[in-house]
Amino acid sequence: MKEKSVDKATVKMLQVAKQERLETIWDRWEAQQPQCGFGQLGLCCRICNMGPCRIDPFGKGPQRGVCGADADTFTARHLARMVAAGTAAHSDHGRDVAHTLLLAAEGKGGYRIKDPVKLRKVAAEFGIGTDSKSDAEIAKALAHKVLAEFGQQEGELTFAHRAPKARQELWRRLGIMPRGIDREVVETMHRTTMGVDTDYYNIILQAMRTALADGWGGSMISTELQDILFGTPTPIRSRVNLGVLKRDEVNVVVHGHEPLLSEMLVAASRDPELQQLARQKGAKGITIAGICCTANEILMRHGIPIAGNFLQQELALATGAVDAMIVDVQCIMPALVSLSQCFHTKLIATSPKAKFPNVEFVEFKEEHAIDSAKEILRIAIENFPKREPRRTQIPDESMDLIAGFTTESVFRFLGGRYRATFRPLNDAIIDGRLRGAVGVVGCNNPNTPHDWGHLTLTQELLKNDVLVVTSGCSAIADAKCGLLRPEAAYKYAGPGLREICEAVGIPPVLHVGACVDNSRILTTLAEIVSEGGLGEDFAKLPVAGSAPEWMSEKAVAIGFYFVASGALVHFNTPFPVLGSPKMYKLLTEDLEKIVGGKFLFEPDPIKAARAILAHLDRKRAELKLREPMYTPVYA
Ligand code: SF4
Ligand code: MSK
Repeated sequence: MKEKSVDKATVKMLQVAKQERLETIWDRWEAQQPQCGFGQLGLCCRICNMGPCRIDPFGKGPQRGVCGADADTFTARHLARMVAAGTAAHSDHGRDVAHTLLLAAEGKGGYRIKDPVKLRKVAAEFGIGTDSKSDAEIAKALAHKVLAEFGQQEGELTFAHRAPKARQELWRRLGIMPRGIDREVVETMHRTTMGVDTDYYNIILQAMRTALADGWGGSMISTELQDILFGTPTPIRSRVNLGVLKRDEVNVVVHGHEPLLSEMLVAASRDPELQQLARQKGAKGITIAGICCTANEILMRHGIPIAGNFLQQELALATGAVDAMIVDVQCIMPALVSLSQCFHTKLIATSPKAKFPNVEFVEFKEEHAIDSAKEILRIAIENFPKREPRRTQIPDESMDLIAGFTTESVFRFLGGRYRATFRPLNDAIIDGRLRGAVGVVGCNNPNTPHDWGHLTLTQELLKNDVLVVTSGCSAIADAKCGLLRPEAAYKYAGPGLREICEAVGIPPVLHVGACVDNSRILTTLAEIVSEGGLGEDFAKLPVAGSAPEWMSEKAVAIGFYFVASGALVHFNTPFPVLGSPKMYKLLTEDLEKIVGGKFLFEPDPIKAARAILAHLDRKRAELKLREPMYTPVYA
């Protein structure tokens, strides 16, 4: 089982699954081997009904589709559509949050403004006067302005103005400054339909504009408005892994992405009446635990424990200890339906956007949020007595962690309580104690041993004095391994990074939240640039990003907005573009001359880490910074 995962709880549960003959994602992945070579190379097209068409990678068979499209067009169109889908997912999330802000302003649904300071700051960015206005008035005006940016036809997204001036100018020059969020997604879908945009370079420019509408639009809107509604996180302790499930309590696992429901479930779980009902049913209490990004959201704001990351969703059910799994949208495996039927577990769908055949559906309406949350919890509690103790196998593994770092809290930590500034971070990079900073983010994928890519790459960076920030399922992988504890600095960090972690009491890996919170990394980079001393644009900074176990189209959108913002971004397995040498070269070489960022595809996490370190050193040399203070371990 070790080749499937490096996480002990996962290995144990895979053994349980085998004994109980439960099918998991790894079984289905194996059953799919060998996967379609045309698909992997990006050489199939099924955009219109003259197809599906495919191109022979060996040059013997057809080199064009029926319409005449070649490998460059095939791969560019497909990739751009992945970006559009990922952007749509993050941005639709943002739209729901903006709608909820409007409800909060109107006093509906039980939502309140928890961060009025951020409300005023963001409102000012959107040109809303805040003097002598109530929070509700400001929130209403802000919600309307934000919602308008989804359908905006011309102009520029407000948050894009957070980027350094030089970067904004570059985006304008290249014609990739995002105009409206939905507009960019729609235009990408249009341009990639049959008989429209054929020029692979032009398609990729539009893919970048679409991705920028995600990072500096939909995702940033999600993050900022969630902070306003639910509170900007501050560092908080909690625990992670399947061992957080309890034998003697009602276990409710929330899975998906949007915190609108899970926030209310957390509130409802504290309701004395429901607590009493749980006791009546023989449970000692109610445990809420999360999977995937919804887990990160409620962890950051409430310290709610995390049960696991993407590849552990089935294994949580296989414990037999989950009384209800509540799902909303994104990263929810359809396989949960049949697996939940092998146990007493109630799988409950809540979003009209994501229904599952034969699965109980309790519509979550933001207008009646707290009532919906109570109804769902009641179902879970009523289900507790049906749990079969004989089939309940909860692994012992769990680990403590600190999560909840944001652009604002990094600011406070590094600058000291009374001196909120990025100066110490910039100085640490300038004087070489820190070699640079890298965001390691993203999913799991059964094509890579679970968590191995994240942990190997992250540990290699840490020992070379690189500060790592993390989000999504990568953050959960790090947490399970103990990397989100301050004491991890002693074991894993190089001398320069260790010195900083000791001085400020932070872990060497900073958890910044869910996938949409990668936007926090963008705003942090903007703060670093404006603090000064490291150049006037992102592309100058010794920073990079990595998604070492990616699977989702959302990861492609994230990768593209970081590259379009000027960063080197590593993915383990390449995008489906290998069938077009021109596209591969564009993504891995030429883009750097155009936007300052580019992609690096490398399946080996150690080799990837070393390539990233070489990149950081190159950036340091270009800035004429002194050599890193400590001898590189990798040299
Ligand atoms: Fe084939 Fe062209 Fe239609 Fe694609 S768009 S399926 S290549 S005919
Ligand atoms: S949940 S998108 S598997 S990180 Fe955001 Fe994890 Fe990737 Fe889903």
